Amino acid sequence: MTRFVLRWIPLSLLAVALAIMAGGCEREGGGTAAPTTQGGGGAGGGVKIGFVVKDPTEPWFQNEWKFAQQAADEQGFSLVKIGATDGNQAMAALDNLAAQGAKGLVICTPDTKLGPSLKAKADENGLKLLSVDDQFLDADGKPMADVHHVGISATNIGKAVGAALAEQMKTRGWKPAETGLCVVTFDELETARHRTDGATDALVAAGFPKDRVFKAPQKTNDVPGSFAAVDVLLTQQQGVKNWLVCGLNDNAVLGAVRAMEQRQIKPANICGIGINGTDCLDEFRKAEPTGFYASVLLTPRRHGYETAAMMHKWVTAGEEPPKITYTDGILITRETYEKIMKEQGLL
Ligand code: FCA
Repeated sequence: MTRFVLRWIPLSLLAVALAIMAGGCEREGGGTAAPTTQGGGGAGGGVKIGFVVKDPTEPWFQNEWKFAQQAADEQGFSLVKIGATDGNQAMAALDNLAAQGAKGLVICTPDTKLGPSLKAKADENGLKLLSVDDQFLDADGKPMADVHHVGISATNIGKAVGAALAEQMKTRGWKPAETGLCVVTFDELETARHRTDGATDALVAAGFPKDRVFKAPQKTNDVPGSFAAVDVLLTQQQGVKNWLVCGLNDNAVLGAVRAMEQRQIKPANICGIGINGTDCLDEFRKAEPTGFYASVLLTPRRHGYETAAMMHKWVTAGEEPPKITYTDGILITRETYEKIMKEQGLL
């Protein structure tokens, strides 16, 4: 399910190369002020492209980097990988890339509201820009249609999660009055909101009672952030026997499952379905099933290899990528993940 909307908006042609650093540099950024840079890897060659991610510790982003590096190795460009966990680091990453003479970057920004500033900085420095995963927002909070983007089809993927949860509820014979839906939300991020709303809507459309939907808002988009949010919810809703769980990604659902385990809720009474399919493998490999039942496996190769390759073509051949590309996913469980991931070239 890929949709392309093409529109041509020329970027500034002004290339400001302040300093050209040859070859690769391997540098770990310390503290919060300096972004983590792993760079210039691969076969190298003249063209340098940046790949900035908001959380270099999350397996999803490590996979994006791995696939982007494959594109760099195969196509002979240098890839500069930068981890930027806050807005200052993201802005500094663009300065860093410009100073290294990079020609373009792919970015999953830690703060989508920074969109206009990041776009202005990229334009000033003659850097072509492609956002991945999290779409930039303009000053009115609307997606920035003038920045090329590759993202998941978030509402549909959320709906697939909701439909699978509804099916599991039926298979397990869980009664609505004894069941709660724990929705780990992160509403400040649009793709997250679309995913959790999609899951909730699909369950409600399948007959799940609206008053059994309980939101647990994450303050931070990671396992501890979800654990803390769900712990509060569990204190408030002690009467729920069976929990269905959804969230923006695997980490959100993993945090919820860990919080439930801590309260002695048994795996058989939990059915969590994540999104990413990359951050849940340790969970599937555990000897005994946990409450983390399934995940929607996204396409890290498309988000890493294809985005880097698109950028390379754009800067070397002037071939503009589609303005927007949506990718989809496949449901995996501990029974099916090995086969499906092998088929997808991920294992
Ligand atoms: C967001 C999430 C990631 C991943 C990506 C496709 O950036 O934070 O975990 O799901 O979208």
